[in-house]
Amino acid sequence: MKIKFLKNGLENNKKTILIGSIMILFAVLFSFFVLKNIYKKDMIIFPENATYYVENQEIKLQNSQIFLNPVYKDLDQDDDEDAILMFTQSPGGSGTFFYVAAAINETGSFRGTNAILLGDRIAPQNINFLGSTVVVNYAERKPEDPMTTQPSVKVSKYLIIENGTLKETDQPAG
Ligand SMILES: [Ca+2]
Ligand SMILES: [Ca+2]
Repeated sequence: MKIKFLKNGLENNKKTILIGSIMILFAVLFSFFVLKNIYKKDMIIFPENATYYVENQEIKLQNSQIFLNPVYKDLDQDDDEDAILMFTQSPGGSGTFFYVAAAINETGSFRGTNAILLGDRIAPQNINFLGSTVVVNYAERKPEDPMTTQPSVKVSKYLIIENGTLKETDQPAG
């Protein structure tokens, strides 16, 4: 009886230790995955929350500033998808300035570039691509037109990424 009791006791202890170890293992794995995801969320920067540069000033975009959601395309020919987006800035007064900026994909996280000014209260149409050249189509006013006139002059701006900077170009690189 005594021996059997002891044996049972030992076996119960073993069971407890085994269950305990499994629980600890699960707890460790669980925290590992939770922490990993939190870490990941902190590390990944999406085009919407990247830092952009307007005339060398760092800016973070408010949702209300994003006029055209990021369009994804490999802009620097390294086989990952970068992004291009359009946003507005209304620094006091009545002006609404439209800008285009790119976000460079750096192993899944995005680094914002400088922004290129399109103009005040223009009429954006769309963003297309010619190879890795970005084509921004919009309409603006004639220089002599007052701001009350509807933009009627069609413009295409060609933009490329060169050494991590967004630049205007005349000739589409194709
Ligand atoms: Ca790329
Ligand atoms: Ca890249």
